[in-house]
Amino acid sequence: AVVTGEIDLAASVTGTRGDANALLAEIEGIGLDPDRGGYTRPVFSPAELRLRSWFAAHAAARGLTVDTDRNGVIWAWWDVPGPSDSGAPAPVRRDVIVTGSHLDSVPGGGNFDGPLGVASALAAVDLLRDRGVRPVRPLAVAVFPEEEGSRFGIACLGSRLLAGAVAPERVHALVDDSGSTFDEVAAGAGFDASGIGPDPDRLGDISAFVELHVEQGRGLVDLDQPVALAGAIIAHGRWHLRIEGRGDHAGATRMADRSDPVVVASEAIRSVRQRALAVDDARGTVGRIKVVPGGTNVIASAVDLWIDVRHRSEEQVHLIVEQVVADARRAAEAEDCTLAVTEQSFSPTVSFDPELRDRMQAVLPGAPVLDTGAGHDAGVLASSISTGMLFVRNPSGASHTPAESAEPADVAAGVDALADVLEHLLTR
Ligand code: HGY
Ligand code: MN
Ligand code: MN
Ligand code: MN
Repeated sequence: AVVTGEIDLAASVTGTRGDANALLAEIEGIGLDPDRGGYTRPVFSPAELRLRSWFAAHAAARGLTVDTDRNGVIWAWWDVPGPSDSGAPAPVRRDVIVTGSHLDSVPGGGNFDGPLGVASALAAVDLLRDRGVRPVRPLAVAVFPEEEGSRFGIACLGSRLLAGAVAPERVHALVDDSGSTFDEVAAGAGFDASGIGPDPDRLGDISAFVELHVEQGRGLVDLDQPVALAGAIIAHGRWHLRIEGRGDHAGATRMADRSDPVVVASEAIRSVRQRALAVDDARGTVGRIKVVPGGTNVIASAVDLWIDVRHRSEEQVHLIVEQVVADARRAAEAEDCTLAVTEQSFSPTVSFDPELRDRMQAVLPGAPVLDTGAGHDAGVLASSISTGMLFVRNPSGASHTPAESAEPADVAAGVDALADVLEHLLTR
């Protein structure tokens, strides 16, 4: 049932019980992007809001108590922590188990990056109920906003706010491509952003957070396995380069009289490729560039470009960025342009909690452990709480593209694995 209008929830909950494939099929029609292909579901866009309400409806229909916190993170509780009406005491610290992921996407992304973890969490709750599991502690399914950072530039914005890893005043000052501020966009989505900020109490109650995610790579394909545990996330960051020159007429301006920021940008892009190639297994990307004003017969007055650099060593990431900036600065001086560089977000190398990973390995003895080049909310939260991840095989190995894929049998294997891990964590 493609979700065009409101879904027939009763039929949907029955039809999707324990079945992440069926849940994903329901949202296949939301946020399709005919120009780019794939899905474009920026945070708080109509498409992402449809997914958020789809999730909340399915969670509520499963008897979970749904609440959205001060940072726009949706929490769906099985046994809400806190003094229940029976007067039971609030949970002891570090008593809550959380699973979940995100629903926003990159421009032209796949339907699995994010939604697979959310759908699998709902399906895993169904399986735990079917197994008659009686949790001894609360479980929440969480949906984090702006994981991709595609609208406001900061990756994992929701989990960074929750963990106090980004200053609220910085977030209030963010604007999207249309010039709308974070608060304006949030208000348009019915969310009051005035209270964004760290939530140490909520974090302090969490014993473990396990995120299931489609693998963004070919590790499981090469190993011919359906599910893996995450070992580490390599360090990664993104920087904004603003190059300003002198706009002028393409035909009336002699070559010797130009300060063309696009020429400087081309040197910066070349440098990202060369400097990353020079370091073993580094990754350097420029996927987004804006030429101002952007006319064919107009010498640009400015260029905005963003670089994404990743490596297992955070020192190497910073070294590569320093080299790129030095190259770009030389090119800017030669072209009589200015260059401003702003770090947008940075995540150090993350090694997931080995104790939790060992417990997960004991539950899933056959599962390999894979590192990843992709960032996740679980990686951001790893500095504050015990986190782990499960990856589900992606036959294409590709992600952030419509080619991203996951076979139904592997999706089901991922749900089983998540349910096994959650059962272990919820009953001990
Ligand atoms: O960019 C990443 O690594 C993640 O997919 N957000
Ligand atoms: Mn992604
Ligand atoms: Mn993701
Ligand atoms: Mn003209």
